[in-house]
Amino acid sequence: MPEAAAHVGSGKVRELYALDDERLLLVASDRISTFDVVLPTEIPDKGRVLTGLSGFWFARTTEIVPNHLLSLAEDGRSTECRRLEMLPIECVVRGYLSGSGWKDYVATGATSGHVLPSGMRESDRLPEPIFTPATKAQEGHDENIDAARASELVGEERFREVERVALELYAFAAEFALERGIIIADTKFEFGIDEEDRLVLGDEALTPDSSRFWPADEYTPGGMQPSFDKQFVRDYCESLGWDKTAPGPELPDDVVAGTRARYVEAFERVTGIPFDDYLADPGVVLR
Ligand code: PZK
Repeated sequence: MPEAAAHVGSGKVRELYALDDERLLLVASDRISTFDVVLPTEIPDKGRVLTGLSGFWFARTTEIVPNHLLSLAEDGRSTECRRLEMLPIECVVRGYLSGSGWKDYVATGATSGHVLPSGMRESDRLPEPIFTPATKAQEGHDENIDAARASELVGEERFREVERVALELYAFAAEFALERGIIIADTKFEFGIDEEDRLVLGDEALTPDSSRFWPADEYTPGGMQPSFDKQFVRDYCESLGWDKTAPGPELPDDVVAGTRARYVEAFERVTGIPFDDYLADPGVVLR
């Protein structure tokens, strides 16, 4: 990283630095969170897996929407990106009924204003993918909002555009991943606007941290599905009887190794690229 890069933001497991007026450096750490708590133990190469996957999707979706990626660093965990004016909504697409979408459905029969068929079970596939925008909470959980509220926040025309683009991105990626044995149950996109007022895809995209990845061969609707990447961590934490408040527990070596293997497996299944090839030359995901 350049000496002078100023730290401009922190996510739970990522950092953002300013390179200059037009460019940012997005760095994915090896930290992992579970039940909303960042654990003290890192998963080696997790940040590289997420960075590589995002780069892979960015390179394959430019015809759907331009994105902020300028270059992947040699370290495989940092991306140089264009600085955008970020929209104040999280652009969530759901193909399956899980998480807050399921909670909303149980309480009201709808989520983000989409009235859903009665009798749906947790993790059921939706009749068609739905756009369920949410607010960006500074603290605590994002709140799902309907199209009218999202339109107030970004403007009606921009709302229609992000809805169309987000649904298109999800349809492309979900089909691609399913052919490789991974269900992308839902995913969150963040968009920004460039100098020319064009919509641009930002942040990370279609990673296991911004999406629910489920192993397709274990899919059994009617309850919670195992997470492709984090299930060993969740099971271990549950086995401790930890109260899910900070600080989280240290992870034993076998849980770390098993979890690292799952992240690498997700990368290799989605991209078809051996992870060692990515480590040798991160640019391999862009070609
Ligand atoms: C931006 N975040 C969230 C992500 C963090 C915070 N291309 C961009 N231009 C302007 N702003 C952002 C981006 C992007 N991406 C993203 N906050 C601002 C975020 C990762 C780590 F600390």
